[in-house]
Amino acid sequence: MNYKEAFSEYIGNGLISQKDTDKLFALRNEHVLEIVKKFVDLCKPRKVTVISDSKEDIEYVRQHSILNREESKLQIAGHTIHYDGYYDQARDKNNTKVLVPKGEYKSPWINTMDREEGLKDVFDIMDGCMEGKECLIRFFCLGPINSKFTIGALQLTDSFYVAHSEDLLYRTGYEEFKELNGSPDFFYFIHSAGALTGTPPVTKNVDKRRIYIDLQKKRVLTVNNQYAGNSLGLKKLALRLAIHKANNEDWLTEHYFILGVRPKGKNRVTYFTGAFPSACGKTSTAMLPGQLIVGDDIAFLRSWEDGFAHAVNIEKGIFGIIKDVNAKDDPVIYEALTTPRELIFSNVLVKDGKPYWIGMGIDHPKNGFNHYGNWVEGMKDEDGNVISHAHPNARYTINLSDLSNCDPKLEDPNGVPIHGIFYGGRDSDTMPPIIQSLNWEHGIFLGATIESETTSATLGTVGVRTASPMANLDFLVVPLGKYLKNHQKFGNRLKYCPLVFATNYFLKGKDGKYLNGILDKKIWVIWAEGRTKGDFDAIKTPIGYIPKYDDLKQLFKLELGKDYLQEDYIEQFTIRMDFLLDKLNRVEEMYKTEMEIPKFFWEILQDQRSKLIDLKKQSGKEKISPMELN
Ligand code: SPV
Ligand code: MN
Repeated sequence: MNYKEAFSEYIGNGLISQKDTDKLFALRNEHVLEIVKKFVDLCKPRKVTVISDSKEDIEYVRQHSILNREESKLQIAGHTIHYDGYYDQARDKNNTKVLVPKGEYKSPWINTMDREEGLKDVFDIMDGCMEGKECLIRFFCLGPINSKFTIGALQLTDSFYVAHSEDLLYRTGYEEFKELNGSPDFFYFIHSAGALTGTPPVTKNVDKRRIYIDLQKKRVLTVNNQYAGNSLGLKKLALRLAIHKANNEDWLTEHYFILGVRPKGKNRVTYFTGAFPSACGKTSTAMLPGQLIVGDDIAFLRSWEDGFAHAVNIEKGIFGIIKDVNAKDDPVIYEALTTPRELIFSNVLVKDGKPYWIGMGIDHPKNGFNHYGNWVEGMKDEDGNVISHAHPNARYTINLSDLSNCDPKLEDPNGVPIHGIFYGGRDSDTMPPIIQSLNWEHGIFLGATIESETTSATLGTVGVRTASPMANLDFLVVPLGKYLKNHQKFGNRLKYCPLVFATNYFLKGKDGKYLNGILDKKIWVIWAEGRTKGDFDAIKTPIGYIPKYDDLKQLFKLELGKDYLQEDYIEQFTIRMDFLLDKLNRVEEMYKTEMEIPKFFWEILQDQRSKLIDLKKQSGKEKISPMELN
């Protein structure tokens, strides 16, 4: 293909400037040219703009997101507000599909579609989808600059909001693309918000929303959406491509935060990762007071020369849930959200240039502009539902380096050594607040059997108990059996395997109230850190190790200045045999439907079941106090 000719024609038609064409050719990568040409021809934008890593180019994106009204300025300098359409407020699981070639295995747990059919469907929708709009061509890195972990990402989008968000969330990659030396070894993402309606402009045809993952070509095609979980290539779309890559190589891509734990009185930092389903305390764990944050959403892990697994944050910003962020519970984020800096709010109420969200700890005005449009208190939507002043999945987008607890190791090309992993769910009645796995395989079992009640981070009903293996099921693109085997091999290759913990912040008492305070999670985390250093003994139970009362009592006093009562400990750490056995039955039912679940998984399941049954017989009870097990 003669790309010189093709681009001369574009220049002649006023589609792209000579300067921007030069920027593309300077990369000396035919694959980039091929992709740009293919999708510019298909999507038919009015104008094509190439954004390099230069300050002017990035400023161009920032300014145009205001000029084209995808964002508006708020009172505080650097703050803007963006709205997604009323029916585009969360990830769309139904229309997110993995394209599978004919004859290949289709996992019952993964939303798949025949590849040929899917491509035809999405190409039809994308034909002319950028008409009248400007297409931005952007280059980013998933991971730190100059790192073995890092993967290049090419983004085409007609949304300045998407491109602006990516500036806050990802490292620039134009210069890194030059280092590829013409290789096709990068991911690419084509996004279009499609036809727009109203002011601020939102996607008109959400019924034609498509998010199709094409593993074969390491690309995602996404159209007729704006919500970042659907639109931003480098976030959940890249997560899926990277899971595929990692599972076919020898490393891990996980829905993990990365946290540096600093126990009081000990002069050390110990790194942990953790996976929690969306809206289940993940960011607030990564942001625990007094600790260091490296990342809050997605990590790559590789086994390293020192014998540890090392992790990097593929992002450099946070796209966080704003609900319940307030001065008392999240002082660091609250401070960042209320002082001048570059930051994007989305889907919150705005009145007189001030943002208001649910749970911010101050009263909100009774009218203003929100994700519905002009809003007054008590207003109902077309379906008769009362519209809250802000959406429960409303978000903020911010640079991590703006937070006072950001760990400079964020940019370390070697990542950080991981000593422990947390898996957590939203579970009101079964699992204790924290347990430690008996070994690595049992840790995989704990992660794989996380159950959680659905939240507003995805479209659909809230509060339904669902399986959430490694909080990664929404993003899984390889069969679960293969994924679990990859974990097993990964850990067994390490000299220093991370300890694995399962947490549950959402246990409720008989009265339906949560048994733990919001900050209690800090104690579980510090206890886990101590376990990695041999500081605490633990009680062995059929489901794993649990903390001893005296250790927790002392930690509650030291870290939170709180008296932790023995009766609270007993209620929280009671082993609920009947509930746990029910859970094992649910797990068995689900896993039976999947191909080639590794043998160790079934062995652990049977072992847990027989131990729980034995304990029930021995004790003659349905649940047993931790004091009796000690
Ligand atoms: C999540 O839902 O897990 C998020 C936000 O981190 S989203 O970008 O929507 O995936
Ligand atoms: Mn996430």
